[in-house]
Amino acid sequence: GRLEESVYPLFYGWFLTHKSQSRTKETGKKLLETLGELDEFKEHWGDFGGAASEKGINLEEYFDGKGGILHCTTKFSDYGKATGAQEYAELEAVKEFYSSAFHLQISGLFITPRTAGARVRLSDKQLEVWPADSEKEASLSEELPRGSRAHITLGCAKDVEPVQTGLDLLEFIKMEKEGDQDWAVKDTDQGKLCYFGKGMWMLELSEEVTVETIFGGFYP
Ligand code: 2AM
Repeated sequence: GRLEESVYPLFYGWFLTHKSQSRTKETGKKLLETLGELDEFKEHWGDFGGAASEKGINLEEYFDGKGGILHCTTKFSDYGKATGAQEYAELEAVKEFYSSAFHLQISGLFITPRTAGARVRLSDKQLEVWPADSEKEASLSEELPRGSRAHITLGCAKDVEPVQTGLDLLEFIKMEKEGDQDWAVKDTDQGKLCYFGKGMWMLELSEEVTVETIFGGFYP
């Protein structure tokens, strides 16, 4: 028989280095602070349900769910049980790039009543380890460009699972595509802030943030 059996991780992704994690958390925190003080945001507190008191919402407390190392998931393989997990592990690019360093570009930050996340713009090389069906799996109705779902979860509201962050991002992208309206609310020192309704806020960073990562698997 075989001496070795394949061991599949819970998920594959790009894991941020210690330094890049602090920097990304800082950038996210700054957005929450900006939003917290913005009159336009205050007008839409209701989007966040009962979380708003007279003084407002403490967004940092609101999104304190699901800590852990910051990362951009490529494939959720569920220890080999997820659809396509074995095929993914066999991809040449996955084997070749495993344990390699990558620079990821963060192009925006967003919050919804469910999640807070960073939008990631993948390079062609990075797309080689992006599963072909990632967007299709998530959005039944529409074809979105590969890599649209790429993100880093920064926080989740109570009782929300992190898988929601990528679904929220796809909803933003659908609305952007359909957008015949100008959603821009404000130019901040970080970039253009847009409100899409239903508690959905997106900051388009005027300068993309580059983060250092290692591509690999998460096994615990
Ligand atoms: P995330 O990538 O949005 O943070 C472990 O649960 C990790 O795998 C989390 O980072 C989570 O979301 C991601 N994840 C969980 N279930 C998933 C799924 N069905 N599809 C894609 N990613 C998933």
